[in-house]
Amino acid sequence: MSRAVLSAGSNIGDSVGLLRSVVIAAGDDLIATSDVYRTPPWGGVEQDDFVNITLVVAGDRTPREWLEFCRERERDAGRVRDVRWGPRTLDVDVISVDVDGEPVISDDPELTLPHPRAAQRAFVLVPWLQIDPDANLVVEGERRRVVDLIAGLDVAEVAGVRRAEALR
Ligand code: PH2
Ligand code: MG
Ligand code: MG
Repeated sequence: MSRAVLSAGSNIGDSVGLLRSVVIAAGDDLIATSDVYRTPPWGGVEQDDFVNITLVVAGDRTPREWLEFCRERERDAGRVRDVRWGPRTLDVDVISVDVDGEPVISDDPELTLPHPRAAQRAFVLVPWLQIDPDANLVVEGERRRVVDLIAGLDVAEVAGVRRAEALR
């Protein structure tokens, strides 16, 4: 049994519908999903704002199988490989995975765990905190509270992540 935190984002097409498709595909594995947040683009590429959600899922899957779940969702959304950090119909990333309650640490380039940039991304952390006030993330080998990571981010960046609507 494993528990995974996934982050989904979109800024092309029916973005909210695409986020909803991820939640629906999670089916019985879904533990919680955040509201939809409207977020300024992170990473320096000029593009439209994104919508983002963070999900917590649990099931009988390995970390690789969670990655495969994410890739299937991207394929279903017609995702093409594109500009790094550029516009996309749907991006679904594995942020962290716990197996038997312990965080998986991996430097596999295909699936680095925890996600190496999650701690810097308000668009991942703020929706995550909404659904799990006790959320933790291992950063540089240390278990950190997500609430503290958010407190350490740029105030304007955190304020830019705005709750837009509930997913239903
Ligand atoms: N995804 C990216 C690059 N930048 N910015 C926001 N706000 N939301 C995203 O999901 C996002 C991004 C590439 O993975
Ligand atoms: Mg991404
Ligand atoms: Mg991705």
